Parts: sequence; C-alpha cells; structure tokens
Amino acid sequence: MLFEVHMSRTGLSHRFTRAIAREPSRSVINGLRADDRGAPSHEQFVLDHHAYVAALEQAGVTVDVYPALEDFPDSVFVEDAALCFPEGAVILRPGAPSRTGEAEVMHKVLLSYYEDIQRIGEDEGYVDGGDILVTEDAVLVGLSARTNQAGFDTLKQKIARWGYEARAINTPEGVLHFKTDCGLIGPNAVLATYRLSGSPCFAGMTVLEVPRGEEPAANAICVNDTVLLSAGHPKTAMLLRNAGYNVAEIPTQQAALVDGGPSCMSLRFNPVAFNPG
Ligand code: CIR
Repeated sequence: MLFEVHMSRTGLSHRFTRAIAREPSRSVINGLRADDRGAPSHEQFVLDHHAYVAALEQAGVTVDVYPALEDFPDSVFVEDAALCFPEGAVILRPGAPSRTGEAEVMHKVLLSYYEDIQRIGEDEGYVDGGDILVTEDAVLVGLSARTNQAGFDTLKQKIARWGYEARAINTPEGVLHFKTDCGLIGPNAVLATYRLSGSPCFAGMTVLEVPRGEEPAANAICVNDTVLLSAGHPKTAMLLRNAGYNVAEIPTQQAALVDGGPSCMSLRFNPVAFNPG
C-alpha cells in the first residue's frame, strides 16, 4: 500500500503507544566509546534501565523489554537498528562493525509489530538510528561517522513509500550522532547544543539551547506529554520546566560511559497495523 499523504500525521514525532527496549548485557562493559572514562557497572546499568522503562510507562507507552544479547555489547541501544513509523519500519544498517548484527535481531523482533518492513541492504550504505530525528515535517538525518551518504540515499528512497521526506544534515564534527546534540521536546520544538541550535535544519521550530557545560542533556526525548531528560543537568531541567515542559529526569550515568542517552535506549512508535492477538 502506498501512502500519498506527505508528512501530515500529527503527533508522528512524539505521540507513541508502544516502545521496544532491551536489557543491558553483561558485555556492555565492552561497549563502544569515544573516550574511555571507565566501564559502566552492569548492575547499576540494569537498575537505571528499569527506571528508564518505568519513565516510559509513566509517559503512557507499553514497553516490551527484550532479553540481553551478550554477543552485542551495545545492543541495549536499540534505537540504532531500526526506524519505526505507523505504517512500517526500516531495518537500518549500523555503521560500527560490532553492531551490524543487531539489525538482523531487530528484524525478527519487528515482525511481531509490522507487516511492511523495509531493510537497508549490505551494499546500500550505513545508517544509525541515533542520526535520525523525526519531526512533524521531515525526517532529519545527520551524516556522521556512522551514517553515510549512500545510507541516507537508501533510507530516503525506502521511507518515500509512506510519504515521508528525508533531509540530510551534517552531524557536528567529533559528535557521535546527530541526536547526541539535539532532541525533540515537543511537536515543533527542539533542545539543542550550541553546536546545532543555530542550524537552518530547525527553521520554523522553537529551539531551546542547552546551557553550556550540560551538552549531554541535548539527547532528550519527548514521549506524549513528557520530556525524558538525563539527570544531572539542573540548568537544562530548569530551562525546560520554566518553558512549561513536564520533565522526567532519568539516571543515565552508566549509559553515558558508553556514549548512550535517553533516545538510544528505546524505539518508540505507534504502529497502525499492530494486532495484539
Ligand atoms: C555506540 O557507540 O554505538 C554505542 N556505544 C552508543 C550508541 C548510542 N546510540 C544512540 O545515541 N542512538
């Protein structure tokens, strides 16, 4: 079925009924990181992850938590393996060699939720979900060390079948993912570091700039009427609350040691074809 309506599904970017998450594996201590500030504690990560899942549930989504995958140290970061829309999903091709196999596992998981599943094939480039910001108007894709032009071109073509428009942006130099530095906080509002706050890609949107020194806070997510924000960023929390946002602060210290944050630990979606039976 081809969808002709163009990026007009209100709430696409932040109204969700379901989420997928995965327990951190013990191997998460070997997770990829740009700077080694020590390995995360698996025990604490599990506790933090429970708090994260609880915050998602509190925000109104049903969360399916899948078991840990020891073969994939970074598999708790489920967002990087797929992109989910109401009409269907795209299995991505993570750009780090140690993560490529996560796509196959995610494919099997998503078969329970979607009939229409597209896939970025072996010779079709790389895309990490952390580089994709879905707004109400467009699907912004940051080109990065993990997401290349070929991957973008493939993704653009795959999502056009549902009427979505992908736009390529440059992820700032030295930043892992596009969403490491920005996050949607409302239907037309974004939280961004100084590196991205002036970007023309956010034209027409409200942009709140993360106070200097709290840059990791930018990786926030909006789930229904709640912004999930990494705890430990009091200035950002106050900025958001003063602007009227309902903020849930979640512990992400362990995730941060392996370059993760709120967005990467879930796939949030609202599948039209979902049949609980
Ligand atoms: C990685 O380097 O792939 C993981 N250690 C962190 C992935 C974070 N993912 C995300 O922000 N979407």
